[in-house]
Amino acid sequence: MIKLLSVAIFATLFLESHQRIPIGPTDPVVKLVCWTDWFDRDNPSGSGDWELLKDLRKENPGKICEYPLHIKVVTTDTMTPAISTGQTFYIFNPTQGFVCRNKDQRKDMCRDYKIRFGCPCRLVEPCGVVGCP
Ligand SMILES: [Ca+2]
Repeated sequence: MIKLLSVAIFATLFLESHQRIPIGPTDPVVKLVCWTDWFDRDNPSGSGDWELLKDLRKENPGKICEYPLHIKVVTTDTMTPAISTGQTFYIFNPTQGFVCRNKDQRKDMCRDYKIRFGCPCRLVEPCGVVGCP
């Protein structure tokens, strides 16, 4: 009986300790994403809506991290996700940014989009919130 009880206790402890172990990519710390402001530098009235990362970087120095991991694109008027508009996109990734060309659309021109980037979170304060050592 005592043996059975100790096995049960051991199993409980083992399972509990296992649940607390961070396992690589699923560790919540690794997953933290900080989003930039929304950027809308162009309108689709010319050849399309050009929201390229290199241009946005130039126009917003220090606002976008060096290696964005994610990109979010929505229409400026209704905040509709780009993928739900049915439009065709020329560039749509976190390393280049976003471009919708009018000539790629079946009908009408591109809608006006705004974009933002997901970056790894980091402390902006030089010594963090706890102060300098
Ligand atoms: Ca735009």
